[in-house]
Amino acid sequence: MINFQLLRDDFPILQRTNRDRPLIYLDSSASSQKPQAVIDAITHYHANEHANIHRGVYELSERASIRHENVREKIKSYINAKHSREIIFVRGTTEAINLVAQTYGRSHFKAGDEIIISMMEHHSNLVPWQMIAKEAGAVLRVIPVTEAGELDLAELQKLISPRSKFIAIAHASNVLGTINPIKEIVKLAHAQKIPVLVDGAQAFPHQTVDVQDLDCDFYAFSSHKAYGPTGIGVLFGKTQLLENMPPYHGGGGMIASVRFANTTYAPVPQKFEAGTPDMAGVVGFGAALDYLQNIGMNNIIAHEKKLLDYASEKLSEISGLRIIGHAQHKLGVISFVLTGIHPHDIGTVLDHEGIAVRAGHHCAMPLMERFQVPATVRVSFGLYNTHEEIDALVSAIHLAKRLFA
Ligand code: 7TS
Repeated sequence: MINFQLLRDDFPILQRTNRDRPLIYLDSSASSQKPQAVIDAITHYHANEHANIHRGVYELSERASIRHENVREKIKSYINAKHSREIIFVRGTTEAINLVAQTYGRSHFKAGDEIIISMMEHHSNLVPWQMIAKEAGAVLRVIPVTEAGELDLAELQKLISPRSKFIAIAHASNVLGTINPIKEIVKLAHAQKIPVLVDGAQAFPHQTVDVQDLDCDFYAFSSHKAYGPTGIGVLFGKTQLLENMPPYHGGGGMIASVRFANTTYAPVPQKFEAGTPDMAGVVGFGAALDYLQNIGMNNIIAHEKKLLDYASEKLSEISGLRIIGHAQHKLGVISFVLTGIHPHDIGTVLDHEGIAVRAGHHCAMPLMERFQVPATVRVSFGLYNTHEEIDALVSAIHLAKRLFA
């Protein structure tokens, strides 16, 4: 049995205050807090181990290179990729998706082609496709979302046609918490030879991810939402697709040979990793994955499910409060609106009670339009949250109601 209450001590920031109240951090979907083990790994790296990788002939650089590649190997195992060359280090989910849009997209999409996304996409999995579609004369098609906050798969089946060239879809919604049936979508897509990119920014920190089981062609995620540092993330891609894609950024590290007449490129993953990478970030991300593996994802899933169920029940008891998103399969993410009070005002009252939540459109403006709300309040859980914090949230919402009555 994991004592999640004790794990809180691993996170130094949870000891601090917000507006002179004990911090109640309910915004892990935006970015998670970091355990001491991650902070220590980064500090140790800078103090003892730093040198640029893949270049130096000296011991320090050799060791740094090995450590870097060991983390790649660790991530490969963590998501069950076939080969470590399928793991490309990027700055985060946003960069991973832009990479695929600007390389695969630019070299494949033509006028009249259709790219399928969904109505629940974060702008990071929407705008890059819109940009490349505009350039190519291709069109975005959008899978609708039901009132419950689930994807309408019957509509997806209608959308798929010989014009469909790509599907880009969130594994889980950052607003509704909905966990999408990726395996099913990939099966539908592959039956028509359509590649699928999965935006795993939200699912990766809170679910088991097995890219071979999902059979997706690309999977993107960020370290900072998974208890690791900012500035580092991963694009997984199937080898054959990656090998056939043109490079993204040009520069050092991504070449085989350079002449003014002609440059040839390094094999994957180096072809997509131009310039000095975020080595400290990679070390920190590796430490975060060790931390998660020590706790066990199944334990984390069970803990966060209890938090979700408890909070959903307690919040639904508040009169005038409407939860948006009642999907059958949900992460620990709850969006809501309260009759008569703007989400930003609720956020401000909660802030003064020490409670950090997100209020706004959550970079999903089309989804706000779908549910006809200008914004929502969003609470999202991490492995460090407790039932007592949910009780405090409920009390603070009652306070907001009294203040704005
Ligand atoms: N995709 C989804 C589903 C996300 O939730 C986010 C960030 C991204 C992509 C982009 O990730 P990044 O690491 O490249 O920034 N989501 C949020 C959020 O919900 N609140 O702040 C950031």
